[in-house]
Amino acid sequence: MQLKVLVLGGDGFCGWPTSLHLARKGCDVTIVDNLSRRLIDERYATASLTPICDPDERIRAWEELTGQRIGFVNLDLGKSFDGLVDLLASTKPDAIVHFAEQRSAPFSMKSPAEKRYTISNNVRATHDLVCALSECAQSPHVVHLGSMGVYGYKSTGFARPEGYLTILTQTGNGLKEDEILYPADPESVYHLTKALDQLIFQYYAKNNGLRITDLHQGIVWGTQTPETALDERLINRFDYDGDFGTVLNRFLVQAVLGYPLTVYGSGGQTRAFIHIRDTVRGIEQSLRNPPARGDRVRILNQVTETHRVLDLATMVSEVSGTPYQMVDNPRFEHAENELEVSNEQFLDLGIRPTRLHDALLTEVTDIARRYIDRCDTSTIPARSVWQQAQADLADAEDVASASGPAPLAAE
Ligand code: NAD
Ligand code: USQ
Repeated sequence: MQLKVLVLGGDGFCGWPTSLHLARKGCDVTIVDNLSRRLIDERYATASLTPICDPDERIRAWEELTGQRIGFVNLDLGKSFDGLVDLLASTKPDAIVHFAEQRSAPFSMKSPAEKRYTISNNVRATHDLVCALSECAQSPHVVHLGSMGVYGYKSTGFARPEGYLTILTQTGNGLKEDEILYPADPESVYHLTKALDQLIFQYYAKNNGLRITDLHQGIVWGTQTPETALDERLINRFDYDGDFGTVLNRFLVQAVLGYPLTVYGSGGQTRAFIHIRDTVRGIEQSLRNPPARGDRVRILNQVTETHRVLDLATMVSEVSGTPYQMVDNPRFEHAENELEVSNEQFLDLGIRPTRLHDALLTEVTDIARRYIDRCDTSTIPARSVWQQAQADLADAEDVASASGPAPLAAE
């Protein structure tokens, strides 16, 4: 696949393995990142469990091992509009993969400062990108990482379609069938930004003919891909703290520590999951199958399976011997929900899913074991609560203060 690809947010958990995977498939890759995720770690005293190298060292290691050069541009998407326009003009990419957003729901709910930062960063990043592209002669295919949380988690009794809902409206001439964007129902400010993103995409695809694929992705678990496992200097980041760690990866670290698995509320929440290996393959296949100019936004549900939080905790607990504990839910979310997801179009791209029950669970546990000495257990409890009333009620041992160090600036 000989595409020139910009990977926005290519230093992050999904972006780094995607950059390596695409390079290995023959793409000419340039990573664009403002390193804000690393800055958040510094400011909020969190860190990846795995020892991630700085971008220069990672890229050097890749070149040393494969002979392939990956470019790196430090650019603040959403703030440096002229820089972005210049970059698009000088690189003339065939495709752009857009990961460059603040991606933690709990972080986005910490306080007004983090809410404002998340809205400002994410919405401006997405809008600057499509706005700059609407001025360009070329029309690179944009593949954006959206979220299943755009649909919300209300039990519906039917499978979440891939982006569009068929509706029937009563008109003077009888029933009229139509397809609309699935009504967004976000449960965090972070998820709200993904809902706003999809409207921005809809507008620019319709009015400017941009070619856009929006991958509504589930929770990504796992750490390594064949490329990041080639050398320790290429290792992927692994978040386990209360803000950025996602549920399954957190449970696996907690299991290794013997720290009771933190099930929020009843654990009746059902969520969609995908392994990081399938994330990178899904993006590769999306790049191989772009929509045509003039098509509506192509929306795929980039998920491979759904699980209830309590079932995950039970499974990890049985394998590891570490018990689980139900703690007050710091979030405002449905205590229990059913979730059926349609992913036919995604699987039709040729994805053969990596299932949770495969031996790959042990890959994560092995990583967790290898680096467990780097774990700071004080960062494990949830540190962000959705509502002040919950904050006031929260047990101080389970939920630390919602206030923290100075956040990144919103403007
Ligand atoms: P991450 O935080 O590890 O990576 C995001 C990267 O984008 C970071 O390197 C960060 O420095 C960069 N970035 C953020 N804002 C930027 C800006 N304004 N300009 C330039 N660079 C910027 O997150 P991730 O887990 O790799 O997620 C990547 C994308 O995938 C996000 O958009 C996220 O919403 C989406 N997603 C992630 C998951 C998941 O479970 N990790 C699931 C579904 C969707
Ligand atoms: N949960 C626990 N215990 C924990 C952590 C989480 O019970 O220790 C529960 C939460 O209450 C929630 C569920 O597990 O019900 C999932 O939480 P999560 O932190 O794993 O995932 P979430 O906040 O939804 O966000 C993650 C990524 C985000 C992505 C989203 C995909 O951080 O970038 O968009 O997954 S989805 O959830 O499908 O929208």
